[in-house]
Amino acid sequence: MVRLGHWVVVAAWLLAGGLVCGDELAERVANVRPTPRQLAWQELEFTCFIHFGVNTFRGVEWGDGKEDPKLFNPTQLDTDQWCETAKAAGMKLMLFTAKHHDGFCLWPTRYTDHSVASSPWRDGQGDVLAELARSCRKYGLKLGVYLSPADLYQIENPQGLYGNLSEYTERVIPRPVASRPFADKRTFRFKADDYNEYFMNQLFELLTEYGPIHEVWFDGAHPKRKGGQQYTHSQWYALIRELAPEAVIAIKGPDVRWCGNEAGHTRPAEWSVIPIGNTPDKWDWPDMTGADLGGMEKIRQVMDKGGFLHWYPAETNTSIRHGWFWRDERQGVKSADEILDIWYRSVGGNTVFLLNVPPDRRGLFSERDCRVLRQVGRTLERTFAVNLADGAKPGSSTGHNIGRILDGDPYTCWTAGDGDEQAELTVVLPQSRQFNRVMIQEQIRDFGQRIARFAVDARIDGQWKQIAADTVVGYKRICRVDTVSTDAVRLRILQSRAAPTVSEFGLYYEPPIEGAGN
Ligand code: FUL
Repeated sequence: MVRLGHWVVVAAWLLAGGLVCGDELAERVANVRPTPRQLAWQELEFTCFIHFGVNTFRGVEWGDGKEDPKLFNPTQLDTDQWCETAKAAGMKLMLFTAKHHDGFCLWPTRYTDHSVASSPWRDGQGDVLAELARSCRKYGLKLGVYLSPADLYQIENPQGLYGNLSEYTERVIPRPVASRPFADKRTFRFKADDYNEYFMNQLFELLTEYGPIHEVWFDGAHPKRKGGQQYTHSQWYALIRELAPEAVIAIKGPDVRWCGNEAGHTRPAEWSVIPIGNTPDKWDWPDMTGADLGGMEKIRQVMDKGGFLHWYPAETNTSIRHGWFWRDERQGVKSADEILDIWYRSVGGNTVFLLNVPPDRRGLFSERDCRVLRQVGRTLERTFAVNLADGAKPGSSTGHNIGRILDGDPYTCWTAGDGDEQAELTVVLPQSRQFNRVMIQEQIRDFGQRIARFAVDARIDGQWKQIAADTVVGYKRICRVDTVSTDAVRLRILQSRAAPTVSEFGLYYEPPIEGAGN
């Protein structure tokens, strides 16, 4: 009887889907794919964070909400200079702190006077976000906004809305302001309290009055809390989906995951399919800082407890300066070498690199930061201008369409034969060539992330010699190798979650950084 009871339990568990055999689960994981907005964001690769506000003028990292708006007075603010420099560095999007934790708004919002409208800058007529949006259009960059949920001004001032214990009642977003009607006539009804209404009114302004927004960044930090204030996240997300359908919601949100540190560290294996504890609509997107977030063991543990598989790619964020805000010219600035090191680990390690460059009190990127960014951009440009594998003859031990790994199109790919989870791809060059970077991409759009482990060999004196070995590939993996001269390279895919794909393969030579050491 005891034995029978045991089998009844096992059978019930099987019926409930409890037993998914290893391969079957891996196959399911391998078939999770990015949404179009996540893919478009991933393809940006290198983006620019801009921390600017009253903190810049106080030389602090966090304000206290009691700042006099008159503090904000940049003397030469020039968003063209920001964009021109970011573009030269190879960045594709500008993510701006429209409101940091202190609550001061860098656009003339209708919903508080605690903004640039009360500052002497441009006689109170200025709008930093509008200027930045114009410059982004001019330089062909995308725009994103950081709107801090933490808001010290709304906590500290006597009329503040944060944690004021107001009732949750039906509110119309945006709340009409007779003197400043919206051109966008859409309205939304939500059951919200005063602070959530305020926050959504501001989201409405940011997402309808500055052109398309491609990233909305919700930070998780809180210098202070009050009144048990809760956030109606699902309403915020619904509003963003409606008003900015192309925007990824990052960090405290469903589309982009924080890498888990502010120093630019990356995991050796940065998986984009992550098991979360519940379905996305019921999940609250906590910070994920563990060493292994997406390995099969981890996935199995979370799935066994009723988890859900989610495409949740990482963003690596750090600052070019010591601190997020500009403080003074003694403040440490990372070298081009250091930035490139993070670039290779982040962009070349299946994440997006969000590098903060804080404008100074003039409202300009400082000369030191600009110099580093130009060196970075110039080095990347020179390195990736020519794929040294162009014109090579590719071959594979299995699968179809090997020519597609060299066609420059990231959406076409080689695919391994059914059931093959290992493969050897060879690239025979027309003549011996010298390189020190090897780039591999999977076709994640249609096939997801599959490769778990690979090695790269170069043919030296007729013998294969291993020059690199690493874990995952995903959107992009770049291996830095010692300079090698060879006429043939081999990629050995050693382990995959399902039949792998490779969409692009590249060999590049990175020259020394120009002007380094001066
Ligand atoms: C943190 C914030 O507290 C910092 O001030 C900064 O904005 C950083 C990007 O996120 O959590």
